[in-house]
Amino acid sequence: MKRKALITGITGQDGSYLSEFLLSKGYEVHGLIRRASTFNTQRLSHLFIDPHISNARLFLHYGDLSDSGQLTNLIYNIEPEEIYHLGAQSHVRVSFDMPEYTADITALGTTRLLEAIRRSGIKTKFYQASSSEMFGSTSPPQSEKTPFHPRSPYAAAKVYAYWMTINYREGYNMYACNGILFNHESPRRGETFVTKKITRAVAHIISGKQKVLYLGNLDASRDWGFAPEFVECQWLMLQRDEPDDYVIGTGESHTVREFVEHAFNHGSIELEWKGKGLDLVGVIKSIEASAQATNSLKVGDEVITIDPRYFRPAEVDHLLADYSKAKKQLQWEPRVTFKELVEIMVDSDLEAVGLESTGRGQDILKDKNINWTDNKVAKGYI
Ligand code: NAP
Ligand code: G4F
Repeated sequence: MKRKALITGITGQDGSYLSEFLLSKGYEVHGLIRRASTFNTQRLSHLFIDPHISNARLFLHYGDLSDSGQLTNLIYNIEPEEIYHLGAQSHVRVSFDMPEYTADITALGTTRLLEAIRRSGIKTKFYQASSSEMFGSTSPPQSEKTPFHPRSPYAAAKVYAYWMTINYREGYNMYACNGILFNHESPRRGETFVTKKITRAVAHIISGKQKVLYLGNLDASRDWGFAPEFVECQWLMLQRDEPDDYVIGTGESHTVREFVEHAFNHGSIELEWKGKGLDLVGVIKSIEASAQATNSLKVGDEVITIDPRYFRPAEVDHLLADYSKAKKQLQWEPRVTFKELVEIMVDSDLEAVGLESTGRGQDILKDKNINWTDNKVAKGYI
């Protein structure tokens, strides 16, 4: 019999990779999607086949994390063996503008799902998408034993959801795990997260679609990994005999500024920084002829400017994962390094605007054998 999984947040970055991964393992995959007036399933369109066809294994169901009745209904009727709860208002900056909504969806959404499992009486394994943002201002490196000090409404909501997951594990003997994942990125990352914003801007500046990239705090450090590798851990956590909580990251941390520099370098542009504070600008120091030609770019052009609108009322300065527990118990290690991640993303964005890429991004995926889905990651990045 096919194993069945239910994924909330299936239309997001992780949801789409996890769907590919589970389908490649023979699962029947069910996903919760929100009703929207436009299509929100672009990240899944390559996987979707008409559910009327007999071998269809991906099924999408309307619902919302604010609607407990529908969550109970879906769990009761689908009877999934595994539930991956990835749905959330996941943007930290936005959570300061919408703290109440973030609490409703990101915090209470988890409680609604846990209650739906309990009330439906279905025996299932539950994965909660916890976040390194929960560590907030506690010093790096951060492990499962590090205390939390959340620095945003998003992080506070995730801390609540983390403890509710543990509470249902302890109180109701539920198989429920927290994956405390550090930042993970990919060509499918949402365009308002800083990595994708940067790599997309490199392609758009070179192709002439954009003049300047406006950014906020360049000094924050993040432990950035490659999303397809991270969704494997979500699955690994649910394959163990006993539920537990795991930190997942790369053990390498870099500033936003370093990400910017490497991304532009990979696009053949060397940057230098001039000025300070709000007057800081990133200026072209040198440029290869190929990049120059497409947009008459020249040495001295200002391509990065600071816009305070992207600052946060409270910042998380430094995240760095100590993932030794996952390494030992899940036998998991990241294969894609920081530089390789940047190169994969820049190449993908260059190709998306019709420019020639270095091809290095594709080579990395081939070299590291990142082909677990026989998939589109290796074939065109979508
Ligand atoms: P993402 O791309 O922003 O996807 C979020 C998903 O949640 C989307 O499918 C979105 O649907 C769905 N969603 C939002 N509000 C919803 C609602 N009210 N009801 C139902 N679904 C709703 O996030 P991601 O990067 O894939 O991350 C997956 C999960 O891991 C999130 O919980 C995130 O907080 C957490 N996390 C992410 C990272 C990271 O670095 N990526 C690190 C740690 C933890 P629409 O497509 O309709 O908007
Ligand atoms: O890319 P970000 O928005 O990611 P952030 O805040 O670290 O959150 C992401 O990772 C978390 C895991 O740690 C997830 F839980 C969460 O759901 C999300 O996926 O910002 C990264 C850093 C921040 O320090 C921010 O201040 O980049 C800085 N930054 C500088 N300029 C910017 C910008 N961030 C964004 N989004 N946009 C900017 O223009």
